[in-house]
Amino acid sequence: MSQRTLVLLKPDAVRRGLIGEIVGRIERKAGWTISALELRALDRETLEQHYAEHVGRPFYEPLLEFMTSGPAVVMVVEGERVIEGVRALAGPTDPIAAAPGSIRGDFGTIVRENLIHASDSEESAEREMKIFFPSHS
Ligand code: RTP
Ligand code: MG
Repeated sequence: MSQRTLVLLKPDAVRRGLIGEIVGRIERKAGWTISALELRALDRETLEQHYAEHVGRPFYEPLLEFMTSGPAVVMVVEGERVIEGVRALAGPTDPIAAAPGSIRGDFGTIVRENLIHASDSEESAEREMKIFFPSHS
C-alpha cells in the first residue's frame, strides 16, 4: 500500500549536521522515494497549524520556540507503508526510551529536541502536506 508522509528534520538535526545521516536512512529503505525536500525556516503561523493539537499544553510554547530556532528540512516521502515506516525509523517521542538503532535512540537525549517529525496517520499526512506544501495537491 503506497502512501505519502510529511517528515520534518527539526532544527537540532540541522544544527548538528545530521541531515545526511537521517535522510540516508530514509532513502535506503526499499522502494521509498523522496518527492519533495527543502531546507526552510519555519514561521510561527505554519507551526501553530501543524501543532494545533498541542495548544495549551505546557510544552507548546517551548516547542514553537525550538522549532523556530533555526532552519528545518521539510520533506514528503512516498512508498510502501511509509507512514508507519518512518515513525518506526524515528522511534518513540522520548529519545531515552527509544531503542538504539532508531534515529531518536541513536542521536537524541531531550524529549523536545528529538530530531524528527513524521505524520502519524493518513489523515495527518494529508493535513500536514497541505500546511507545508500548499501549492502541491
Ligand atoms: P512528532 O509529532 O514530532 O512526531 O512526535 P510525537 O508524535 O512522537 O510527539 P507528540 O506527542 O505529538 O509531541 C510533538 C512534539 O512536541 C515535543 N514534546 N515535548 N514533554 C515535553 O517536553 C514534550 N512532549 C512533546 C517533541 O518535540 C514532540 O516530538
Ligand atoms: Mg505527534
